Amino acid sequence: MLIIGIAGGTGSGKTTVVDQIVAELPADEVCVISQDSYYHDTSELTYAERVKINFDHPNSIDFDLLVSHLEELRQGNSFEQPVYSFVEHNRTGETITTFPKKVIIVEGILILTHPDIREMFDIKIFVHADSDERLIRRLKRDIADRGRDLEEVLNRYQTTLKPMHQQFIEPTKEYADIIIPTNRYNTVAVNVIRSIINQKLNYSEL
Ligand code: UZR
Ligand code: MG
Repeated sequence: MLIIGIAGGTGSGKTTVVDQIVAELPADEVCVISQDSYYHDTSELTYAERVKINFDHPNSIDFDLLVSHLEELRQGNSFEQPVYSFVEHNRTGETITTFPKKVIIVEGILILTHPDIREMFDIKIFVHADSDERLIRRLKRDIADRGRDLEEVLNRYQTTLKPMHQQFIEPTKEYADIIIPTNRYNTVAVNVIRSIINQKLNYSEL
């Protein structure tokens, strides 16, 4: 089993990189776990209270649950991955049964902040795009897909996204084995990672 961690700021292109890697692998050999699935359950809060949560702080993530799920996978067991709604800012109550595969990809902004989780990764990747590029992407995505408006996204960027990025996310670049520049669509770096994966899949006992 090969466990790959992919971190990077919001809008850095983590999801795109994951999709590029996964596209070339047989579907029955890979599974993707998103940090977003592990936001703490906030059902006891009202919507108005939930919007005020700092979703870019490590405390917003149920890392204990993520660690226990990764441990299940390592032992060859499946687990129930919570499904998250960005519109509701909460878990939906549904889960997706996630099965152990040869390649496990874990992606999320804060994924390299947790020592036990870093320890579990065979390959640590940090996806880098400039902050103006990330803000542009974040604006477009939140307005198009997540029911936000310009004012809300910009406000959140200044008050939380940027300071949390500087405090918690950017420093984890230091732990990365590979940094992928994604100001432009990057196929070369992804090909390099894919060949590392293929090499492991073909030549080692996974
Ligand atoms: P990516 N996020 C939300 O917008 N709403 C939520 O309910 C939970 C998380 C955002 C979060 C973070 N911050 O910046 C982003 N906010 O999802 C991480 N606000 O996702 O890496 O795909 O950008
Ligand atoms: Mg993403």
